[in-house]
Amino acid sequence: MTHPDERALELLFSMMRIRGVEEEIARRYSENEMRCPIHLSVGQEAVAAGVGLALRSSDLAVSGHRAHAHYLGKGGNLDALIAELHGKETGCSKGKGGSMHLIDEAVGFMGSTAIVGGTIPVGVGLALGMKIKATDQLACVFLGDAAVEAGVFYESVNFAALRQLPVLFICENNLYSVYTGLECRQPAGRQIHEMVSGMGISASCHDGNDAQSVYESVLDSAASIRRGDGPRFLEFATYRWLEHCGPNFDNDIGYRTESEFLQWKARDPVETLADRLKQAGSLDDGWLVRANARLKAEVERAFYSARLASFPRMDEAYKDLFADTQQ
Ligand SMILES: Cc1ncc(C[n+]2csc(CCOP(=O)(O)OP(=O)(O)O)c2C)c(N)n1
Ligand SMILES: [Mg+2]
Repeated sequence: MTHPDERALELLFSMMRIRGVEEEIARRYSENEMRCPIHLSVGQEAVAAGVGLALRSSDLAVSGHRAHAHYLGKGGNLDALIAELHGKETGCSKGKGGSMHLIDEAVGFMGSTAIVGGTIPVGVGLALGMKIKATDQLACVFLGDAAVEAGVFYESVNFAALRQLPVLFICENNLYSVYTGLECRQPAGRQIHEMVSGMGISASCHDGNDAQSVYESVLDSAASIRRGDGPRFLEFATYRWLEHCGPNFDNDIGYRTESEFLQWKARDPVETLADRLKQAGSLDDGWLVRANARLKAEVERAFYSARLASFPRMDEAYKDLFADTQQ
């Protein structure tokens, strides 16, 4: 068993890694070497880190457009992520997917897609396979607060509940769908997790900026799912710091206020955990300096190798997509 302090440091390191990667992507985006749209998770790192560490490597995950953090948290390969953003053949999707289409079976990351809600039934289908084969895996479906407005969400949750499938739904409620707040999209007073529990699956809401709380709630849910108690839905309250799509801050364009952003920023998931660990005497500045140096080197190497790598060859364009028809 991992000692609780060690696990907390792993959570902190994972969040620092995601933050460092996302900020470097933002910093270099204007160089125009990454030609795909980017949806960054700065401010939302606790969910990806907590879920990623609580899952087993044999568990499978799917996600949506904001997936870099989920992929890294699940043990994704940083070099392969950065190469993918550069459209290079060494990318996790062989340079054919870009930021919103990450797939890496080696770490159980089974795909992400730009279509809101598009991977929800894929995750449920993976769980159906697990149930039929009686494995002890679970399928983790990452979704945003807007994905529960898609019809496919209800079909998928209904089927998962009916068949008591081993699915863990992770809903990152960051209050917005692009520029539209929840209050303009869903009836006043609705709590997403309450609505979902009305569909017959166990659902709860947690602090999505507290990596330890995320980790504990996922561990608990995963254990229940593996006991055969059916799907679980976890809603995490969190907030994205940057614009919906792109590397900039956009609090000046009017759809949300600077004061709302500052309130959430004061609850920075990375700082919150670092402060807690410092107060408990489990973290010192030396650890932080060493961790930052290690991360900086890792991120620089990833960008360097991505830029040196080749684009996919033309004759590779349709390979893998139609593997069985080409053989
Ligand atoms: C089916 C569909 N409808 C609309 C869009 C346009 N779109 C892209 S991202 C997005 C917002 C999604 O919000 P949410 O699920 O809360 O995730 P977040 O961006 O907040 O992480 C929308 C509406 C889309 N990609 N697919
Ligand atoms: Mg959202």
